Parts: sequence; C-alpha cells; structure tokens
Amino acid sequence: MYSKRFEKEAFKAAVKENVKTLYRKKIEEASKQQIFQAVSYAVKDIIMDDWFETQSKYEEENVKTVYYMSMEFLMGRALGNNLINMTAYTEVKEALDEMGIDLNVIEDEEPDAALGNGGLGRLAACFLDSLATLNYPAYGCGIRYRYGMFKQKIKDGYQVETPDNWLKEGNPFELRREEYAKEVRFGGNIRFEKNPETGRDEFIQENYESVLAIPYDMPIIGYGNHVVNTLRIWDAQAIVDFQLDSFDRGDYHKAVEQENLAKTIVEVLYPNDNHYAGKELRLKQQYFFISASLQELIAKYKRTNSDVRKLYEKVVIQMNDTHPTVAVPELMHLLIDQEGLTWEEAWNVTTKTCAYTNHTIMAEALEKWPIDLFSKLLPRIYQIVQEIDRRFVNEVRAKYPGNEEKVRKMAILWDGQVRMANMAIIAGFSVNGVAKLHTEILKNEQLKDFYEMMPEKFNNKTNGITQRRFLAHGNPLLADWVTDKIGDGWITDLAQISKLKPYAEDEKARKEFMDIKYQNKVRLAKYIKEHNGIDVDPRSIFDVQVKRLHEYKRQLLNILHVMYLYNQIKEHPEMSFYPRTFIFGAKAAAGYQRAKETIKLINSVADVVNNDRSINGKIKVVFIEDYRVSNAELIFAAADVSEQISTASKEASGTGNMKFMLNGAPTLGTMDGANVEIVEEVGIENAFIFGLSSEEVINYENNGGYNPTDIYFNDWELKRVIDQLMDGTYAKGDHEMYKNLYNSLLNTQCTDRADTYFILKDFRSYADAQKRVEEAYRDQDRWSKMAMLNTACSGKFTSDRTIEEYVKDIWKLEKVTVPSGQPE
Ligand code: T68
Repeated sequence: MYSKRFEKEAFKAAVKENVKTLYRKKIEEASKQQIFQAVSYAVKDIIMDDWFETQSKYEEENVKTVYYMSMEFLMGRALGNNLINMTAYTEVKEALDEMGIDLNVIEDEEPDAALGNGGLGRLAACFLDSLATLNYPAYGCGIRYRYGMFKQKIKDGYQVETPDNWLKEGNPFELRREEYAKEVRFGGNIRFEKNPETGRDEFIQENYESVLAIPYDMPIIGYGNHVVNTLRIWDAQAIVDFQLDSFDRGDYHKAVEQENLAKTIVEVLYPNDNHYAGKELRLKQQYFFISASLQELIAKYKRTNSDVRKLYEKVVIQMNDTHPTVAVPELMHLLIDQEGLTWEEAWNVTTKTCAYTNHTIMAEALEKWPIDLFSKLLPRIYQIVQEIDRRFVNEVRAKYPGNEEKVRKMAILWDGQVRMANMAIIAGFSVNGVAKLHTEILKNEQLKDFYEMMPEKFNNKTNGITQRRFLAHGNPLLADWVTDKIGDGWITDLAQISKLKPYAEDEKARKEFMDIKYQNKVRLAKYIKEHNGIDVDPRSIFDVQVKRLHEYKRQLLNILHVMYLYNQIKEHPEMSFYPRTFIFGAKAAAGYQRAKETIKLINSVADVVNNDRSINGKIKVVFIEDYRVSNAELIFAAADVSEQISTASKEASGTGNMKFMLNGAPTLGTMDGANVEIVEEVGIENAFIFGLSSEEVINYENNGGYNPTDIYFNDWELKRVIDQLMDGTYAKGDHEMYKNLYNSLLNTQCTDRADTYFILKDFRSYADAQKRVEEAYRDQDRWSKMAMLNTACSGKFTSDRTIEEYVKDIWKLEKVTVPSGQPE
C-alpha cells in the first residue's frame, strides 16, 4: 500500500538527511535517540500527505464527527504502531537493517506517551485506533500534560515515584497549532445586563483570570486505509506575555498569576484510578480542555454549516466517564451566551449531542464537587447547572409526586455538592456501561432510579482492544503464524481469528503455537534478567497479574496464595509441584497506603522465595518495575495464565483480560466484568473460574458485609499465611510493616468493614482454581488446545467491534474513504 513511498533508498536518504539537518551529524555518529528522532520525522513526513488529504475530505463532505472527550489517552509509543498501520513496518525494518540499524532498538528510544492511568485511558487510545481503521471521522480531545503517569522505581521493595518527563527530547509526531488557540476563563463574577437593543438577558464575566489553550495535534493512523485522524491535546500558556510594561501598569501580580495558572494547569496527570480526590486543580484541568475543545468544535462547525441549532447533525460528544461532564453546562453557555440561542434551543442541542460512558460502580470514584469550589471557579457555569437542576427536579416532582426520596437521589445539586454523574445522565442522550454485567448492575442497582425514569438512554458497549497493537505489534511471531494459517484478514476483522479453531485439534499446529509462546517467554525472561536481575525459567508456568494496584483487584489475594504455596513446598519438599513464575506489574496511586504496602509485600515475598535454594526454584516471584504500555506488549505475549481476580461486581470490564486472551493465555478469574463474556466465548472448560458471584457479593454488601474471623479461625493454613504478615517472616523481623494489610483483612481497627473485598472468603476457591491450572498445564496437549482456543475465540474483543456498536447505536457516523495523499 505504501510500498511506493517506502521506496527504500529514498527512505534511507531521508533518515540520513534528517540526522544531518537536526544534529549536524553523520549517521554513524548519531546516538540511538537521534536516530529515533530522524526516523520518526521521516515517517511523519510521509504521514502528512494522508493527514492533509483526510482532513480536506472530511471538510468537503461535511461529515458528522465524533469528539471523544477524555482526561486520559494512554497512547504508549507511536513509531512502531504507526509503521504497522501504514503497513510499512517490514519495509522500514529492512531499510534500517541495511543501514546497520535495528528498528526494535530504535523503538526502545521512544518514551511512552503515558497520558493516562490505566484501563480508561488505554481504552480511549484503542478507540482512536479503531475509529481511524474503520474510516470514521473522529477527534480525541484531551490535555497535553507536561508530566504523564509517574515513572515507578522500586527501592528496597518500595515504590518510589519519579516524574515522567516524556517531552524532554521533543515529540517528533506532534504538531503545534498556535492558530487555533482559545481563551479559557476562570473565576471572577457575573454581571447581569439587559441588552437594550435585543431585549435579551446577557451575562458578563468580570474580574476573571484566563489562560490561552494551545492545541497540539497527533496523527492517528488507520490500518492500510490512508485515513489519518487527530488526537488534539491542549497546552496552556499565559495570555499576556510577561511584558516589562505590565510592571509599570501595576499588573505585575496579575501577569505572574496568569503565568503560574497556565503552568500549573497542564503540569501533571492525577495518578489516581478509580478514586476521586476532589482537588480544585483537577476541576480546572477539566474545564480547561473542555472549554477549549468546545469552542473549537463550534468554530469548526460554523466554517461549513450555518445553523448552530443543528449542531447535533454533525457533531456527537462522547464523555469518557464524568471527568469531561462540564461539557454539558459549557456547551449550554457557548450556545446561549455566544451564539444567542434560547435556553430551550440550547438544551435541545446539548441533549442531542452529549453521551456518557460510565466506567465504575465504586462509590469512592464518584465525582462530587463542593458547590463552593465549583461556583467560585466557574460562576457562569454554575448558574447554568443550577437551572438544569431546577428544571430536572421539577420534572421528577411532576412524575413522582410526593416522592422526595427520588429528588434526593437524582438531583444534580444535593448536600452542598455538584454530582457529575447525575448531570451526565440527565443531559446525555445515551448512558452506557462497559460490559454486560456492569451495565446490568448500573441498571438494577447503582443507577436504578435513572433507569426507571429514562430506560431508553441505557445501553451496553462491551469494551475491546486493538489487535494491531496487542498482536500485530506486540507479538510478531504469533501474528505471522496466524497470518500463515488463516491469512491477514484478522488485522482489520478479528472475527476471522475463529478460523484457527480447527487447528486446536492439529498436533503440529499446537506444537508451533506453544513454541512461539516459549520464544516469547524467553524474550520476557531476558527483559526480566536485564531489569530485575532475576533468572526465571521459561519452561515454568508464567502466571501474570498486571494492572493498576487496587484493593478490589486483589493483588493481595494472589500474593497470599504464593505465601501459602511456599509454606506447603517448605513443609512437603517431596510434593509434586509444577514450577511457576508469578509475575506482577502495578503502579499504586501515590497516596494509597494499602496499595503501596502490597507492593512492598510482593517484593519481600520475592526476596525470600527467590533466594531460598531449598525450594529448587519451584516458585519465582517477579515484580516488573514501571509497568506501562510498552512493556505490557512483551508481557501479554509471554503469559500462560491471565489473573483476573477482582471481587465480583467491582471490575466494570477489564481490558487486560482481553489482551491476554488474544495472546493465548487462559483466564484465571472471577465472574466479573468482561470475564463473564470471555467465558461465554471460549467456554468455561477453557478458563479457571472461582469465587463469589456478583449477586452474592452485592447481597453480602446490602446486609452489612460478612465476618472473616470464622474463616480465619477455621482454616489453619490460611491463618498461618495471614499471621505471617505480622510475625516478621517477610519483614526481616519487623512486626509493623504489614499491619495495615493485616488490619484490612481482619480487624475493625480501620474505619471500613473487615475484608471489604472478600479475600478470605474467596481464598480456598482461588487456591482450588490454581490447582486446576497446574493439572491442566501438566497435560500439554490439553493446555495447548486451551491456549489456542483462547486466541481463536477472542474475536469479539476487538475494539473494532466495540466502535461499530457505538457508531450504530449512539454516534451514527458514515464511513469516509480517503484516497492516498501521496502523488503517484
Ligand atoms: C477502568 N477505569 C475500569 N479508571 O476500572 C475497568 N478513574 O474495569 C475498565 O475496563 C476500564 O476503565 C475501561 O472501561 C479506570 O481505568 C481510571 O483510570 C480513573 C481515572 C481517573 C479517575 C477515575
């Protein structure tokens, strides 16, 4: 497809030329980083033609566009992925080979664009990839954080956070678009005036502070279709340049303040996932990127359309969780105060334009802004929220006369707070959950009242992942093997991967499949040796749990079980045990004490177990430092077992589970989130399911929880493990080190319930499932079948399927074809 442009010699010349003009060096003198830059600029140059072509085609055809509003886009590295999607990876690899340069080594020079925490941010990145690949007009809108997700170092077993200065060397793929800068205003007061000419009420913001939002565009390349969409992330800059004369005018303080505001707003990503902290700066970030994005979207719309009352015909706004929900009152504000629409007209547009995705049922994650803070920072926006709330409460009272309970639960403004989810549901025309089970829980439990009042808004969109990054790029050996067996249609149509099913019965194919897994394990073992200094045996079972660290995800259950196995092996050295490597990767939010203690515990257990020669290396424990998108690609490819062990009902969907499945790792998990659908696809006999069901968990919760002490006193092996948290076994004699964890499991010394996440309750059932894993693995015929069937049945979990469902049910977009931007 791009073969013409990747005329090798021309490409090689371009790289050399870039090294010369960027660094005044010859290629032999350039550092790896410099070569990365030079190669990336050569690639970007080629992208430009299609980017240009795509955008003019969109404008020409005046197409409907989705704006995916998200505080997070966890993009990872761009170079390799761009080459894959340009179908130029192999050619470029060859071209560089001929210059004595290894593309993989060059790829490793690129810092991850880690503008996200975990699942929610990575989902946004997968969606952009799918939208471009499926020929849909789309923008991602977000923030260009100066520092992304922190870098994690492990020192003495503890997590240490260091800043992620990802822009240090410059980002070759971004484009600064100064000409589209927008002003965003904060604070001050609102003056009300009747315009004598129009007779209309006008609201004028005075004494505000403001910043200039400057967009940076990153290309999002569709697979082999010449489509290049845009991720637009906003940087902030002071509005008045710091001029000497502002000092003379007495504006010195104001100038300094605006400079500071601009700098702090985009400084850093909040590193919390599934947790709401209520920081003013976070609300500033939200309003900042939303206001800038909406101003630009309206301006763009008006360039080709005359009637802003019909905005919804050309624009749909998807709000990725409640973080962008200030879009609702901001759109009302722009339509009323700047476009001159009436309230009713503006409400009609807004409620036909905005849609909301919910990603969690965890109460602690719900965004509720103190009215005080909200109204001071966004005075005009707050007035609008009040009016939305007033009208809605009237509706509720009309529909449920005398039922003030309904008002208490559904109003936006309540108890001194602005409840963002309620606003998103009230104003959105669509409310979706991210897996079947999650959507059912929303409808029947958490959002029951809203579902009753407006059932037509609710729908499910089970998450997905892009096979371009997580198979084609991350696992090239398996990708080539799959293509060899069934052709390359799977790259854009993952349903075709089911054609592998018959090969599960073919002994030779199974052996090839397991051989590839082995080679990927060797690749990961090498990474572990280089990064952790630990030797792991690629013939052992690679049992992997990689995801953010959170109590509900139960890394603690996993490591307690490792402690239990270790006790058993020590006690019965003769017992048969298949060697196992337990691999963890996880970042803990900086202020999350129990999560950090869990990381320390994992590393301490690793220390003890890995250095105990008496167990003959039967168990190894590895904590992979700085888990992120780029090393995730290596990890999924090498996994044998996928640990998805959240407390049932707590994990809205999970997406790591899908990446493991695609790469041939069976799920060891609870019936939670998308695990339920994974089991539906692959069959329960090809997964290892355990634990309480979501109904059981919810039942316990509605009845005051459960008492873990009975279990503790009746299961001596489990008791021994839990006691080892306090007896210094894994703390060099320190009895205090894990007391928070110990208390969280048993004690009422903490404010919440004992064992909130049912770890003791599920322990035996988990240990039992782990035994079944071992048995299954011993039978390599059976295991290889299971593993291959997991890959073969993963078709549903492509984000391409998810996006087609969003388009059909919510966004209503048309596909656009784009001719090559490159002159033939
Ligand atoms: C995740 N949520 C869900 N949140 O936990 C996961 N939260 O089940 C689901 O698969 C995924 O979303 C995609 O739908 C998150 O990742 C956050 O990262 C987050 C960030 C800020 C505030 C709250």
